[in-house]
Amino acid sequence: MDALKERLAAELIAARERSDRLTRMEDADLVAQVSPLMSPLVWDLAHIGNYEELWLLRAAAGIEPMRPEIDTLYDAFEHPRATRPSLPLLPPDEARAYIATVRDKVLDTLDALRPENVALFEMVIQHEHQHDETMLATHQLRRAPFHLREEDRPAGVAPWAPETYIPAGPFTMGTSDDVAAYDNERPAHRVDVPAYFIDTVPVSNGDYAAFVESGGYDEERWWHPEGWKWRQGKRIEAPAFWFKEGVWLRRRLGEVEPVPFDQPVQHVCWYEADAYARWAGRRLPTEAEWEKAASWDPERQKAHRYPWGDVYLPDRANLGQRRLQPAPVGSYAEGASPYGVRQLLGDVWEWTSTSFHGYPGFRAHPYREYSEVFFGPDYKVLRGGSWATDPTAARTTFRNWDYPIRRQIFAGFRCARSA
Ligand code: AVJ
Ligand code: FE
Repeated sequence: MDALKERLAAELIAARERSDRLTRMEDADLVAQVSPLMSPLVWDLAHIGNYEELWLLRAAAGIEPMRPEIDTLYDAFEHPRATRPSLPLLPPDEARAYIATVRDKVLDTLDALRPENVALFEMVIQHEHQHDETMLATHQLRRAPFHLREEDRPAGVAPWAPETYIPAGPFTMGTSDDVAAYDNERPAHRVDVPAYFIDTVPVSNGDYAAFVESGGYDEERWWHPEGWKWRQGKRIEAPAFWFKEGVWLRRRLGEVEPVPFDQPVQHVCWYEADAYARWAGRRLPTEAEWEKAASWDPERQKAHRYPWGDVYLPDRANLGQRRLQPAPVGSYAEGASPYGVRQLLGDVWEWTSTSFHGYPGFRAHPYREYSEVFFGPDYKVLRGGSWATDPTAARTTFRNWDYPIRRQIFAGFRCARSA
């Protein structure tokens, strides 16, 4: 139990260091709204603390609300992102003081941690990192440079076969015994998957540029009808943040650089991924195909938490904001799954063809608004996490979802085909 408490405390502290780093800027920039798609950063900051108060002080420890009058301001359902700048939000100094007080009290309660509350701690740690990734997407939308340290270089690229064959057969999807798993990852269940091929690595910027250059954005036949409407209405011609001045350039965290053709494409929406796949004579993988390729060990007939095994190893994937961009395709050969598929975790979130639904036997826990209210045809599932995803929120069962038009997130894709 003591080692567990120490790990939870260390993870809470690490998440807060990350949040602090992402909000170390002028007050005016913290309260400004960069895009109606995103909250002012000061909203994310106070929301992180309010969520922590709700679950770790009130629900887990039975402590009275500190500032009940602010709860409604930070309730994501009462106030959609576009409306948040007009709310009477806590100013930056007050927001920082509030979340620091919550945190001090939470660390005090850790002494008397009860086993049934461990899952709430895991949830709150992941929640802070998920908002940190969202804050990075806000920084990416800003035009001003935001300087973070790039700590890591991938070890290098080893040759790969373009696609991997996965024979027909059942596998175990989801989990029933991972304490950190959200409700939408539960319960574990058998899924029989017909034989398929899946790309060994994600689609690269170079691959995607070939689609753009061949006029892919002007040919309706590659596009889903809704995707074609979106492309026409917004006059989209390339991934977000790309522009052409003789060569393809991109804006990344406020700086302009040539598009690195060897990296996975990112900032494409589901419709763009879907159109590319059709142009390439392929399709997006289903969510089950993605997870089977990532987790299933056919020899041992069991699923692993990471493609490479059950223990997190930092040199096997580009996670945790150590690099500020994807690593070249073909990196992290050691991080491949038993089927030999690479870069399943980290680098870019990967769009799947599947809409977001609960697994058979789904039970909302601990609250309906995390997952259940999003089930239905409107959201597409993304898997694997990006370079901006913390390892505490990355595993082979983790599910993310968004609208098929969204591309400010760090999302790319890989293709598949039926055998
Ligand atoms: C799982 C990324 C879609 O940011 O809307 C944060 C995560 N839920 N606070 C989101 C979440 C509540 C969620 N996504
Ligand atoms: Fe949240």
